[in-house]
Amino acid sequence: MKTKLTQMLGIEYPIIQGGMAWVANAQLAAAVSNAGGLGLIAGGAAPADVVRAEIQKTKQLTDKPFGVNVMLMNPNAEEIIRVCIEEQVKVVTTGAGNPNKYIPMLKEAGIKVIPVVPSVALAKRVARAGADALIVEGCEAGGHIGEITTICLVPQVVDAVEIPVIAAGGIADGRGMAAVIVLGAEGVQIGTRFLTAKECTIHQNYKDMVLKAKDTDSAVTGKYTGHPVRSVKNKFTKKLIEMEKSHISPEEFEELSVGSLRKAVIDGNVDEGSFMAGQIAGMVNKEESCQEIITSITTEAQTIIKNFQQIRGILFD
Ligand code: TUI
Repeated sequence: MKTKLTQMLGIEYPIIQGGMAWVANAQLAAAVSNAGGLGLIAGGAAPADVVRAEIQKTKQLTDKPFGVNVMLMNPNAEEIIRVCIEEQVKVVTTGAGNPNKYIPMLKEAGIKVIPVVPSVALAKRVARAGADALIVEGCEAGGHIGEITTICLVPQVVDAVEIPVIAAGGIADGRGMAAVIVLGAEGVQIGTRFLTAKECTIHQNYKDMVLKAKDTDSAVTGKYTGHPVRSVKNKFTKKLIEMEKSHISPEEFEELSVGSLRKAVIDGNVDEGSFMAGQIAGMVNKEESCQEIITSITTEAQTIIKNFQQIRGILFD
């Protein structure tokens, strides 16, 4: 598949793996890059030296391009960006904040900068600051989210900027990929489906939560703190929703979440963990290799687009 994104990054398929905190490590990133997509290592809340070690491990596992996601709420974000420059990482994506002050230093180092944005306003601002492409993430996504759905956000951003747009949130198969290509996207970012990849090293209980989840099994908590998070419903989300109703302060609320993602990913603690996943988890029903995931998504999308006039008997002439 050839799009502006595959040409810009030198990858085979326009699929970026989500930079999921605690989840997206060297094994997952290298497996996605080796399968022809763009693997990402998550900066998450990690210290910079941990991210450097993952970058070096990934270089041992693949000679294909890969990137690092910098979560801008991490107090170590600037240090991680310096590590990306020193390690000559090809691509940096950013999330959970405005990356503009870091764009000049990254571009000077020849790194492609692809911020995640949840709105047209931020898309315009980061495009003006020199971003190379944008990941436009709808609120169907897992983890920290904005307010607008993918189907509404993608075409509005496509109309507002000149740089390539990558769609994220709610995409897990070739139909979703074909749909966002029709909306104007040059590629997709996929998180939830990679949670159950064979090369994804998260606790089996996390994979099982995703495999079992139905369409209505995710909840959004923490809207009132300004940092809403989507995760699979469990005792922990129930407790957070109760605490929200009891009007505890945003600071106290955020304190409750500290360490909860680690409890999910590393400990597989089904009651106390935060099992971040998107609304599309209801469609993710099997464990497959990253190669199988990428091949099935791209083959299905290509078939749909090539046969567009014939699909399901719909004819336009
Ligand atoms: O960042 C994500 N998803 C994440 S980060 C994360 S770790 C975390 N855990 C608990 C609370 C908060 C974070 C788990 N999942 N996706 C990309 C994304 N970025 N979604 C929304 C945004 C975003 C939001 C506001 C990007 C920019 C932004 O800008 C606000 C501003 O400063 O202008």
